Amino acid sequence: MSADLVEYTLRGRVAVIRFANPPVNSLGLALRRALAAALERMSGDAAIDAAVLVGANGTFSGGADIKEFGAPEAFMGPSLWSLNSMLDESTKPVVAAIEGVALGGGFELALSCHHRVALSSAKVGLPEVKLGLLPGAGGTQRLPRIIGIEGAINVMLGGEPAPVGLFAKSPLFDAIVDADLITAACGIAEKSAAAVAAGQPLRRIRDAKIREPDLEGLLQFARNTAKTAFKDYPAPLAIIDCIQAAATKSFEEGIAEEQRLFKGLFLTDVSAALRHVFFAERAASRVDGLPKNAAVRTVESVAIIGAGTMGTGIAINFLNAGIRTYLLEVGKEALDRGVERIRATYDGQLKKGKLDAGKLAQRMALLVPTLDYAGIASADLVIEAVFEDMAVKEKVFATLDATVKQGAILATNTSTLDVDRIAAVTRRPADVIGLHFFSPANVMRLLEVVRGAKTAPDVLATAMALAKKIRKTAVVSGVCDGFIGNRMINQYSAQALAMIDEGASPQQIDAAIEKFGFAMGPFRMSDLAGNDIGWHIRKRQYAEGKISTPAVIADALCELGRFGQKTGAGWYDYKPGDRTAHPSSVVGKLIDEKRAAAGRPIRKLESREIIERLVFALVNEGARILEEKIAQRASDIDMVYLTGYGFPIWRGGPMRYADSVGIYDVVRRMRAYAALPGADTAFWTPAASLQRLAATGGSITGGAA
Ligand code: 3H9
Repeated sequence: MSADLVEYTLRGRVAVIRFANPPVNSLGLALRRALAAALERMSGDAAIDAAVLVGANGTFSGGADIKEFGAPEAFMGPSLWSLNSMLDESTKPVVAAIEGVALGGGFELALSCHHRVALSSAKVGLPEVKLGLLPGAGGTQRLPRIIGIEGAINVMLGGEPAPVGLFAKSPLFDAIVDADLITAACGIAEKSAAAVAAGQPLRRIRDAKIREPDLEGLLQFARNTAKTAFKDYPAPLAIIDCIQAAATKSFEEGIAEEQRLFKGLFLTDVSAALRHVFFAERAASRVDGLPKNAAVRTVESVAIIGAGTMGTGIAINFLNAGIRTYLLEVGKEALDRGVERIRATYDGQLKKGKLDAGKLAQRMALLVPTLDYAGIASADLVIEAVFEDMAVKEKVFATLDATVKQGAILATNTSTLDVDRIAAVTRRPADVIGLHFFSPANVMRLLEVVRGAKTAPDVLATAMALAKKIRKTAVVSGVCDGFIGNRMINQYSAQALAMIDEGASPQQIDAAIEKFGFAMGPFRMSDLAGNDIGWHIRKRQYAEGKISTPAVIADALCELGRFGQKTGAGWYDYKPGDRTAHPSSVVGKLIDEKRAAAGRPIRKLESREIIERLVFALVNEGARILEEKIAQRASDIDMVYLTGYGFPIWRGGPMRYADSVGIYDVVRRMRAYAALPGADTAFWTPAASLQRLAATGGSITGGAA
């Protein structure tokens, strides 16, 4: 038994087995070995009658060690099944004492114990579904036996940790206590040992019978919900199958079914992608060159420059986090409109029951509208959200430099412009950073944190910490045109437009990529965001010589004033008050005219080509972004696309998707597109890193399994 993993102490005739594997006591092979040894010692220890299992580090367990998945250790004995069987076979009672969280395999371990006691602040759950898995260590068989079918379906399909109080009416916990967890657990252990000594059998969840009068109805309802709500995910239906087995078969048969389905899910690409996302999410918060506990600046107030859609959306994030927020505009009318927009958003939430009147009042009280830069001089952080134009931004930053207190962080919300140039108009470029929010800024999870050449480490660390506080997924980007997300989307959009030139229709392209899993195709997306935004950026890029082939049809569309939903017409037609996109005869005619004028032959494009050209355009630019160290790691690029651009989560992001296709084949297909008549061969030249990986058989995300 490894002493540092498991501590075995005696409290009278009860062994307290405290297990540790920081930070969350995940049940990796070494810990499983140590726990098995402790259970064996307990069983052969004549000096004790019972045991208490408790996690160190203030928590029970975060479950199986996900880092081990994909390595042989994951299934090496003793497995979680072995531990649970040892508990089943034990003749001495074992009590799980739960604080912090008991999740996944950790909760399943607790369910195999004979008794459970929890601190009232603890949470339990079976989040395997979020990893594309099912609870594979007996959870699908034991949980329905102790909390019933309906409750078990909710826990397993929801995957969210639930406060233990939620189960107070079920026999799941023997006791829920506010303090003295170990004392309570030892008390239960002693009582149980006395009952055993008096000849009573040990209580095991596996022996309980499920009584559910409407089993068929409940399962049918759950299956229908799973088919619509989790259409691309195989785990939910497999979970329901296991629950059905729990209710209709013996415990052993149910366990066999659970293991069979678990192993099948484990091998799916969806699960591998979701496991990649789990680690990608956490990796994104790590900044190269910054220690985990880097110094941060205090941010007690934030000022937003610009009360338009973006500025007000950004403000709402800080108001929600309880931070005093100044909103600055140059004109009173625009300022009033901005305040009104914020109030209307909160009113909407109030009506939907997502916010109560007290909270609404609290949040609005934190909002300080102002027309004067002197009014924001004391702000700790200023975020500029004005028109996307370098001259306008430079003017704002010069004013901020002259008026805002020293030590404040000065941030720009630019989506494409050079943050270093903006910083250079100030005398404090080390305090300048990009904070690129995505529209609607109060809803979208992504925040690109743009690290300028001179951005100070504590400014960067503060931005990352603040992102967490306002519940954003922050991804660090270096400075380049469009940063990570928009630089890549430009290539994707360029392909979408090229395919229109070649013969596809906007609706065909949208339908193909939406079937692939994108929330919205490029043309519906552009109509939603406003076609004029891309037009404005293109015009600047034409002037800077960054685009060699003009987007003739897209430009002509904007010249007609078809900016998208906001003008009732874009790539599609819209009826007033309705966001449904209807194919447009005007656009069809425009496309025909421009194609005829270009004199290019038209051909039919298959869905496969549409999908590959769109996605591989992202991959190629992503690889270049990595080579230039604009992104720190491939998984950061995936996080940008998952949280900001509607890339299907179950595919793990563009870079992970490229790995699942195989880089060799990605490169091969790029070369095939380069060979098409009239193709942009420079566009389809695979990035050097992709060529290298194709030759060596490597993976771009580092092979996270
Ligand atoms: C399972 O149990 C399968 C079984 O049914 C059957 C098996 C046969 N493993 O989230 P945080 C790391 S599947 C390995 O930032 P928090 C995490 O990567 C498992 N590592 O902290 C991070 O590392 P780093 C079912 C894990 O306080 C660090 O811990 N269980 C695991 O915000 C801190 O994580 C789950 O799906 C793990 N299981 O939240 C639970 N868990 O510092 C997944 C965490 O290097 N975990 N790490 O980046 C969670 O939900 C949260 O991490 C938790 C803590 C609530 C535990």
